[in-house]
Amino acid sequence: MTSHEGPGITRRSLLAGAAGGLALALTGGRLPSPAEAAEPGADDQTADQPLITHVARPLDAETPCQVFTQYLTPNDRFFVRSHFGPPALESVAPSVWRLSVAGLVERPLSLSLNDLSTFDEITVTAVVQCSGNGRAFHSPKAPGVQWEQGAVGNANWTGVRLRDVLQRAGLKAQARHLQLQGADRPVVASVPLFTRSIPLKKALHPDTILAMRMNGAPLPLLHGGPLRLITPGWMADSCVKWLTDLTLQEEEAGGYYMQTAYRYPSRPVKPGEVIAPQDLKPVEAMVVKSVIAFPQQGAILSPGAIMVQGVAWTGEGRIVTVEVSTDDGKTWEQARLVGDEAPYAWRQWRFLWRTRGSGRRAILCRATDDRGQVQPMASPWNPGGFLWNGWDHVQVQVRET
Ligand SMILES: Nc1nc2c(c(=O)[nH]1)N[C@H]1C(S)=C(S)[C@@H](COP(=O)(O)O)O[C@H]1N2
Ligand SMILES: [Mo]
Repeated sequence: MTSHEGPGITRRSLLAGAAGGLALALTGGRLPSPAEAAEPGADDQTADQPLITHVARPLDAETPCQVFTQYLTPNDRFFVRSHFGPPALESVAPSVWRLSVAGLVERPLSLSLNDLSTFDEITVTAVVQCSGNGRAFHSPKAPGVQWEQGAVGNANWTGVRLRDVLQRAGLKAQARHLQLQGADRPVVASVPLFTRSIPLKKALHPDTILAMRMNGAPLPLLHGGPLRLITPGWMADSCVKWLTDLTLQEEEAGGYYMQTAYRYPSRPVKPGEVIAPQDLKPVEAMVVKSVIAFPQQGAILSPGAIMVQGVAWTGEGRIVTVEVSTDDGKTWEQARLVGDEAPYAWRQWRFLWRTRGSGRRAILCRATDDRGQVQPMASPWNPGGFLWNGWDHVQVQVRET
């Protein structure tokens, strides 16, 4: 039914097309032609490769959207992001790994992975998403990896509750934040470490876990093996990989990755505007979002019934509706929510589209959660290019017969 020899345009190049197309649709105009929508030099990597690489060393690579026809994202097709790359192999052997718990605690701890496995085991199905996912769609461009839709995945994370480990150490009354440090190190010593912190409330939440397994397998090195934090419902910059040090403290972590990077304006801002530090807060919860996994961008489809498929997720809430438009946003119809439903997982959806006529068509989707958050046509611009959740959009070609 589909073929991959489509016009070879990416969703990034189409965003301009989408916005332009919508504006034109409202004024009774026409959709952009393929030549107008395509961008010279747009990458034409096929969807068949396991991951789409943005940076080779250290690896930053996103998942091709058609993998999102599956509920669980396979480990070897799960996006990879890291600032410095994994630590040296000899240091990550499970037999030598230690997790230190220090700072404002009654009893500092140094735990082996065996020690950790004596706590109750828990599995949480959760979406892990980079704050910069969709950065490529922001206009004007925000600096950083130009992720499109695939810096996200849904997996089963198995480990122990962070809360149980912290309670064994015993928290002192002044403890307010938990600082997180992994074993990865920048190549150049002058570059700051990837040091993060989360407020104690999130650290003590029963679903926040120290994960040792991913989709049933030992946590792969690229995904933080042997030990990482999973903060369900929150953006992935809190999901510190290769976790070695937990420090209870009164204040948020200092340093670049907590105090400068991964902060989001608490009021609308214009590109280029100077934003006062008190108007920036750490990126935490995810926002409501949906993406189309099938058909793929540029697909050539036979006319008739097409089962449009995708996934939708939100931060600390539930997806209540996903809507699809096949007329450039003039009208929207509800998709069916299908498959498993779990608090921090994504929800799969399907929409039976009966094509009319032939030629280029756009498929749009948008999700709504139980707190009334609705996926907007475009997300507010912000200096980090974070939290993109604009309507997803694929353009396809319907054959004559
Ligand atoms: N130690 C460490 N943890 C880290 C990072 C890092 O650079 N170092 N990157 C974070 C960011 S920005 C993201 S998006 C996720 C990516 O997780 P993944 O590679 O398993 O998809 O890991 C997070 N945890
Ligand atoms: Mo990220």
